[in-house]
Amino acid sequence: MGDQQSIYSLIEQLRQQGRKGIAMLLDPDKLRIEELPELIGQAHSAAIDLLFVGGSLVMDPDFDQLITRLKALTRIPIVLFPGSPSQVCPAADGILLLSLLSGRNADLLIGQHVLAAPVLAKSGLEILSTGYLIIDGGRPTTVSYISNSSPIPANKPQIALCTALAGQQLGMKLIYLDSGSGADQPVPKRMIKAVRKAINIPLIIGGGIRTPEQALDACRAGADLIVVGNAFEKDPELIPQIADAVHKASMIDVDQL
Ligand code: 1GP
Repeated sequence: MGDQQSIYSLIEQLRQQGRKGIAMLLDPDKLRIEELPELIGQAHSAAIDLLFVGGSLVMDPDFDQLITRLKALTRIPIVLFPGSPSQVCPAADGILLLSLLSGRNADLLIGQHVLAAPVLAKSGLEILSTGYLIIDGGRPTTVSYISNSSPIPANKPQIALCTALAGQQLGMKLIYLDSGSGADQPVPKRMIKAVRKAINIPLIIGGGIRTPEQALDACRAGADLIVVGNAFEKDPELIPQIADAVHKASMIDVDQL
C-alpha cells in the first residue's frame, strides 16, 4: 500500500463526510490489456473511487499481468473481488474476503478462506472482511449457479436485514448486497433501507445497476458504495453519468424517505 490511505479508511471517510463512492468492476475475461489506458483515463475523469477486479469465473491466465498493468496506470485503489482463491494477486492493494452469508455452502462461508489464509497472510493485501449476500435479481446469474446457493428473495428484506446484522455481529467490516452481474433488477430500495437501518458498517450495493437513477436510488436508500460492471463495459458514456449521480447524492436520513 506504500503511503496510500487504507481502502477501509477511505470508505469510512466517505461515510463520515456524507459522501457516496463508486467502484468500477473490471472483469479480467472481458478486458484487453491494450484497452486499459483509455478505460483508466475514463475512470480518472469520472473520479471513480475504487477499482474492483474479478469475477465468478476468471479464465484469463494473465490475471497477474492485468493487475500489474493497472497498478502502473493508476493510483485508484485496486481491490480484488475474487470468485476463487486462485484470484489472489499480491500486486493489488486489497481484497474483499467474501463470506457468502446468504448461502449455506460451508466451503464459501469458511472452507476456501482456510485454504487461502496462508497465501493471504503473506500477500501484503489489505483484507476487507465482507459479508456477501446474493439477492434474487430476476434471473439466475453466474454467481448463484457457481456458488450452488439460493439467493435471498427480493421481496424478503427481513431476511437480508437479519443476515447482514449477523455478519456485523460476527465482526465483518463490510456488507455487500449483490443481485449478480447483469441482473435484470438491482437490489430493491426497500431492502437496502432495511439493511442500512440495522447495521452501522459500510454497505456496498451492486448488480444490475444500469442508469444514474438506479445508482441514485440505491444511494438515497442507504448504500455507501455502488458497484457497476456490465453497464460500463457496454456503454462507457455511462461512466461519468453514473459516477456523477453517485457523487452528487448527499446523505439523507433513511427514515425520512
Ligand atoms: C456484480 O455487483 C457486481 O457482482 C456488478 O454487477 O455487472 O451488473 O454491474 P453489474
